[in-house]
Amino acid sequence: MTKEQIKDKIEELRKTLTQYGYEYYVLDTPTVSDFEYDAKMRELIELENENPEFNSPDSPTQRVGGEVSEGFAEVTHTVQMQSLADVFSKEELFEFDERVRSALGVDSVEYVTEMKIDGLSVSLEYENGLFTRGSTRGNGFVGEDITQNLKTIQSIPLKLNEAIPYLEVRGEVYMPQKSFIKLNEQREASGQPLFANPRNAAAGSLRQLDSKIAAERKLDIFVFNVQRVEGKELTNHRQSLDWLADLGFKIIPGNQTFDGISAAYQEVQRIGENRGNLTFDIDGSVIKVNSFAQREILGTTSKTPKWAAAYKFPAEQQKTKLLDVVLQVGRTGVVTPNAVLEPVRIAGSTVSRATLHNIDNIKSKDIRIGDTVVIEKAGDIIPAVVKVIKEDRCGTEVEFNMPENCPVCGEKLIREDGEAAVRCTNSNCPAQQLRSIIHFVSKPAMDIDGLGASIIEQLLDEKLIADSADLYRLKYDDIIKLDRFAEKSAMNLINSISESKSRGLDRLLFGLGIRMIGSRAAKILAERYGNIDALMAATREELSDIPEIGEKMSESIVEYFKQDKSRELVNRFKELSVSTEYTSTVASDILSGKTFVLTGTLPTLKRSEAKSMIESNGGKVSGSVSKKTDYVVAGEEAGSKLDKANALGITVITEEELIKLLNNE
Ligand code: 0OX
Repeated sequence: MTKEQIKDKIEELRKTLTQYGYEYYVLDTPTVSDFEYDAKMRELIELENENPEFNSPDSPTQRVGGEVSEGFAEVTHTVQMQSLADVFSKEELFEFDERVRSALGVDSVEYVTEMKIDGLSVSLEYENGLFTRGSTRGNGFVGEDITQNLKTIQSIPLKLNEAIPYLEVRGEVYMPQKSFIKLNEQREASGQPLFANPRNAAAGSLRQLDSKIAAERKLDIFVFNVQRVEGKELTNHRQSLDWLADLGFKIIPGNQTFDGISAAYQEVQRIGENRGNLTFDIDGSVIKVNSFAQREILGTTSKTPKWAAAYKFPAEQQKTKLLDVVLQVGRTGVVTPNAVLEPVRIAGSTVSRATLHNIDNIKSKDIRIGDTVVIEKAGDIIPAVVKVIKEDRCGTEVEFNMPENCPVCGEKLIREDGEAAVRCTNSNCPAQQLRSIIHFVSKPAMDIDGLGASIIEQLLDEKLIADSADLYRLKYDDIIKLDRFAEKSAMNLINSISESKSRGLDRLLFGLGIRMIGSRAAKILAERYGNIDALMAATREELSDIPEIGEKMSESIVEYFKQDKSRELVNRFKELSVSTEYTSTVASDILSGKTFVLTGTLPTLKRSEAKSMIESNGGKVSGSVSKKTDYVVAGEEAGSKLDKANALGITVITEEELIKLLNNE
């Protein structure tokens, strides 16, 4: 093919794939099989890789992520991203209408109703029809530039159907319930902390510095407002929503226009009744004045427009039967009573467990086994039992009392003065062991990849381990015997366990699960003492003199290291070469203030290795070349970043020269 033919082919593939993507992700009506889509995508990727001079920011290949940002730049919103004034009842909604009508001097107002999506508000900017920047709401005036992450959301058009000079729209990024459940299942299996709800999961995903992770998170967006436009006249909201849909955006489905508040209120109620049948979370309904001329007259307060209201739904409640109370023993030995329920659908998912918090809560609400109870799902994944329907009792209900002994190990349960929690005092209790090892291997602690809860359970059952230090004694032959392991996965696990030995004192301390010691406290202590022996020798007074380390934390640390068992555990970590020292991540500041961009394949170093070498010597690594870049480290097959560096006159160096810089040569 000639270059011209290649260019045409690339353009044709981009057009076709963009159309397929629009049909699949925006219209929800795919017209081709995944196979066909993937084959065309592979063809395009190959052609683009071979012909980087034709790269374009609106190519569908740009959505896979991969750019790793250093941090997020600030974005000043030219139009404030306001929030909505909340109303909680029919009366308050009708009062809102009363204020609107009297300010406008009319008898009835035309309103648009929308679902209120429970996600995160973002702004999307387009220049000449091309997506140029996306940002978070922040405080409404200044947000953060999250363009790279937003590009991974397939339903955000990279190019609009019209090349309008300038457009800024606002939308809500959310995580569909299915993606949320899947994500939490994966996190549970790999021992990572779970997200409480889809909203938090979406927020965490948008704040990823590595856009590849954001791409894996399967976020979606509904667009609901034109913030600013040049080159188009719009007179009302209805018209602007239709236009946004024509441009290729996914707008909130089901929005409707009504004359007068009564009709609008009926729709608000209908939206509320139907909320359990959606594939995403909503937390209310929004009522907006349709006419832009009327909006102009109504104006805004400093935070909210006077032409819109958010009708917030109460947390969804459902009635069901409490079949049993079971006890769960946590990492610190706290025994929590949980309700086993007759399965019931609530807020989009089927629920068969709810928390009962503690025995005081059970007694004060007089919750009995066999009762009909009302459960509520407020923002969190775990629903709670809010009350008992006493009229439904038939006399066979059974009161629940805490047992005297741990349901798992049989040791006496105690309740400390002033605490609602009941604890198992046996630190060898298998339930505590399991939970504490899950914590030990979790991401913020020792970050042992591939060691999920079910594997830890098997290792405990097979008596291959009894505590976290034993993980470092495991051999390939131990792992390969377990369910679902093959040669490669067993080797990988052995490698990740071994790799975790060098995490350092701060992560180890957090992993030990000392009561009250979270990851921040662990870091402060590690920085202060440098190694575990110095920390173990510290007195309570000395510890509580450290800023941010309170009395209770100090007591907890001293108590922990007083126990023979803890000292013995520490010794075993040392014997097994698990680092008990704190190594500051900064080796030198020789590259301080310098920004690097890595491109192409380096002769000996992996990108990640070069990155950490630069960072540990005080330098920064950025994903893209700009005037602020000091050095571009280029390897073989360096692409557009090298071209840009040359165009901007930025110093380009080789791996060898980088090493010389690090050695101050
Ligand atoms: C939502 C949502 C949020 C437009 C200007 C002020 C409020 N979460 O679904 N905000 C708005 O409106 C903005 N509409 C919505 N549907």
